[in-house]
Amino acid sequence: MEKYYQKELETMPREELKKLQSEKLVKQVRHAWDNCPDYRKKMEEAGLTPDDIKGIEDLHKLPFTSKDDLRDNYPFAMLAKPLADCVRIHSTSGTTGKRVIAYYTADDIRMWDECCARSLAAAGATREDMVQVSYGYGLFTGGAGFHGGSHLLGSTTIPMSSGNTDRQLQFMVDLGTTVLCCTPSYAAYLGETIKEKGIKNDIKLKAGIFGAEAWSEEMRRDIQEALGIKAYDIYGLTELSGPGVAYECSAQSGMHVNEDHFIAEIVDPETFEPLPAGSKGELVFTSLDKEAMPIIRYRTKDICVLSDEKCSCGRTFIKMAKPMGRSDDMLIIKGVNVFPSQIETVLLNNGYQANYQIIVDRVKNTDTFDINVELTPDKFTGNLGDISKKEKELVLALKSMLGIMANVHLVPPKSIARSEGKAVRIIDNRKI
Ligand code: DLL
Repeated sequence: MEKYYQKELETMPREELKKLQSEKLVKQVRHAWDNCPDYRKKMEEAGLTPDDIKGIEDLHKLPFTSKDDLRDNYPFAMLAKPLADCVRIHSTSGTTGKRVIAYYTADDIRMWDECCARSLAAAGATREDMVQVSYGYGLFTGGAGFHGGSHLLGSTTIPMSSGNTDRQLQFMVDLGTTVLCCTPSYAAYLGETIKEKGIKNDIKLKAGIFGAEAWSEEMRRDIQEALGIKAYDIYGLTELSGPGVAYECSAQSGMHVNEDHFIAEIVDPETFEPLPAGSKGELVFTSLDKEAMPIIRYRTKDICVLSDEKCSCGRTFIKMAKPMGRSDDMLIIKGVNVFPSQIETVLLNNGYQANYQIIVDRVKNTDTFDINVELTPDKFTGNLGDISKKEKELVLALKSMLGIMANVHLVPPKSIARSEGKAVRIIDNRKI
């Protein structure tokens, strides 16, 4: 039977939900205008005041917010509450330049924890479960989000954080962990190690909640098999709170957006025009309840599709598909758009695992495109002719998916460094 954490909200009739969103949007926009100079300036430039926003039908009038806006206002200018009212911060993993800092009041933390509790409940977790949180703890939101959600649900929380695989497995076996939360690449690695150690029968896991990076349906299949579980996806970003902006249910066919807290839109990445459900485009979110850092029409750069089809789980929240890549991690190689998730699909469909690295460079004004792919122990025969044949097969399979040729190098098992957090899939050495 389907489990919910807040059934009334999660299964609310859509008409009521839209009314609730409208009321909350009006207040959230007023809050941003009153307290964040940047939002006020952008609205004034667009000729708007909060009186122009009467409900969700006016959402499209509002200007977008980008990561650069948040960086430019580092460290305090996006704060809409006195610092004394904030109880915590988190921050995005460092790219170049300034980090984005997210601020939380106690109520913001409560809302976020509830979102994570909804995800855990949808994966079947109850107070009887032992939840091993193997996302990183610290500035990254993964550890803290699941930790809070598991507490609210009343499950027993093991705050493992990432890394130290031997210790992870020892706790998993000795305590009988039933729910695992970590990145999908780490889940796959744990699965590999369990197989190597021959301890699958000692593992009591029944479900796993994996997110924070792209993973394919084929990878889900492999993880489910290796760990003997049902694997659920979860989506989120620091700017909006962390994990739990959207979460998967028993149908495992997309993630329900927590629409009582966030409005999702899909826009054309070039014209920024809103697109109807079913269209592929950039995912944009507006927060409805955030106190410390309201977020208006935030461009995530995640390329995605929304679906308003009825779900068998009874939830009425719309669903987002697995993100198909980011408009900014999309590689353009020899003029062709390449998503790492496409490469992953080819590898998994051809019996390889998702242990690969894409290396892009530019030599004499021409892009080079190399993919190192780890052999699985059963494919690693050590016979050079055999390896070269397998490389050629992969080149052809990739060509038919991507439309361009890659130089494929099969490398020995375990030769690509494993990640305890998000896997490093792309090395782009081009200086463009
Ligand atoms: O990754 C929050 C999170 C933690 C989500 C744990 C799920 C589980 P950031 O570090 O700010 O936050 O990165 C946000 O990660 O814009 C997506 O590009 C990507 N991402 C997050 N979840 C998924 C997912 C956390 N399920 C960025 N599938 C987002 C694909 C995801 N990409």
